[in-house]
Amino acid sequence: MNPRVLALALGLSWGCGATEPTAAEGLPALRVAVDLDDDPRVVEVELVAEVASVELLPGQPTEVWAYRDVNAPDDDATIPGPRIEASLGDTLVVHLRNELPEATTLHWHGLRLPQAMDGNPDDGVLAPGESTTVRFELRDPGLHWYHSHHGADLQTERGLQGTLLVREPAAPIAVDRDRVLVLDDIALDDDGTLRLEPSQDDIMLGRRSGQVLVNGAPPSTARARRGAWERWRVVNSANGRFFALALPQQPLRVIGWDGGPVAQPYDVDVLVIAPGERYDLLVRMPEHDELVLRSEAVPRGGGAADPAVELLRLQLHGAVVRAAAPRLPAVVVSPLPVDDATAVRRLELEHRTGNGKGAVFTIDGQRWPLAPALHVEQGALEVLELVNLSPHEHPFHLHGMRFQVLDRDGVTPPSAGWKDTVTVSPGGTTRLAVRYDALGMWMLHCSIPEHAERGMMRDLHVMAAPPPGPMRGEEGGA
Ligand SMILES: [Cu+2]
Repeated sequence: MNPRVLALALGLSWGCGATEPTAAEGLPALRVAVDLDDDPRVVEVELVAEVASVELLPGQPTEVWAYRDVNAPDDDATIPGPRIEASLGDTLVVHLRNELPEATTLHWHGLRLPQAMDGNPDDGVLAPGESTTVRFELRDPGLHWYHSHHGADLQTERGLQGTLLVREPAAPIAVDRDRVLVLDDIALDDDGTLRLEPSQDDIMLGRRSGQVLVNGAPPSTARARRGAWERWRVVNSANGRFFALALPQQPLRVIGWDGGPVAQPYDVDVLVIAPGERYDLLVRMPEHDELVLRSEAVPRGGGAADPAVELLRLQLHGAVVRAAAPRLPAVVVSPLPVDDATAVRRLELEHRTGNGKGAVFTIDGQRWPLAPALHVEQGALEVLELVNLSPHEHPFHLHGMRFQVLDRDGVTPPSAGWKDTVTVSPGGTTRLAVRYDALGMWMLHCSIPEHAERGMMRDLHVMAAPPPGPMRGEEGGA
């Protein structure tokens, strides 16, 4: 279906310069999950994963799989799922009941947490009818993303994903609005049915479709104050589509990445966001009537591209606010002490056996779940050299830990900062510094689930280092 027809049918002003701006705010506010715990340092949320119906085409219900906040007033499942809000240092408790017809998991993308809470497909699987409770301390500020990690290409596409916003409690950045923008896309037939059978392109590039969603609805409008500063926290929750954010005649100021604030905020004209990446942005509203956030076209290798699309039309109102740029707290990100003696682990990302349905995606020639786990010692520091031997991008993601990007194709990042997802370009090399500080069986994989589920995933076993003391040969010698 033509997205504009869909937008108009939904009563949204969208995508057309001739359309008169309306006063209505079309951008959905993401519902915040109800916190059951009176303790201000504990956020406790109760979710159900279930088959649900949402209306994306007028009068045409779309069957999705979604998270429902059991304690929300109207008790409907939503896409994306409820936004969980907490502060740095809080304890998060989430109860999840699986009412789906198949098993699922609940993975916390971008969070450092005990391995048993990670919801990975090896040991975090929840059978239909089962419930689980996760509980962990929130150590990383910023916008994070929870989603199914079981048959994730289909389960996240069906709707099993949501956001977790961890606020920095000490000195919030003074802005007029603090928005969360969840970027996604969805393939619907004319009768509203979700199209799940992948095309050859879907497998090679991850699912991409013509219908872009912002906070679970087609691109629409929002209101903002002329001249005001806003903070936008953006996640790409699409399976395969890359977004390239751009504003007319002004840059985007990047103040944070996946794992929290960057040391040196910087301006970019076009910000490319791969699936699974998050960015924290400051934007000054212009003094005229309208500001349009677009995604520019993104080349995807082999002649493919994710097309340009309008994402949000901000209608500006009121007298001009002449506020100075918000003060940002000082951020120190100490570089991991990598030098020529640091061990280098080279991992080759590749796809094999042709294009399309039979395609297999590998890490070092090995295909998950058949591949043996990688073994590292807790506390070890390594350079991960990710080499992409395939003609398409692979956004690499590491569970439960974070890393520093040393360079991408020889180019160092504009700031020091922590990330957990980073793109490896077609034919390119991305080098990361990582200290394996969390014990347990973790995973690393491509963040395009069509690739991960077809093999581009690897178990990573972080084992306890041997205790200091006598050398092995001296033990029991007396
Ligand atoms: Cu990939």
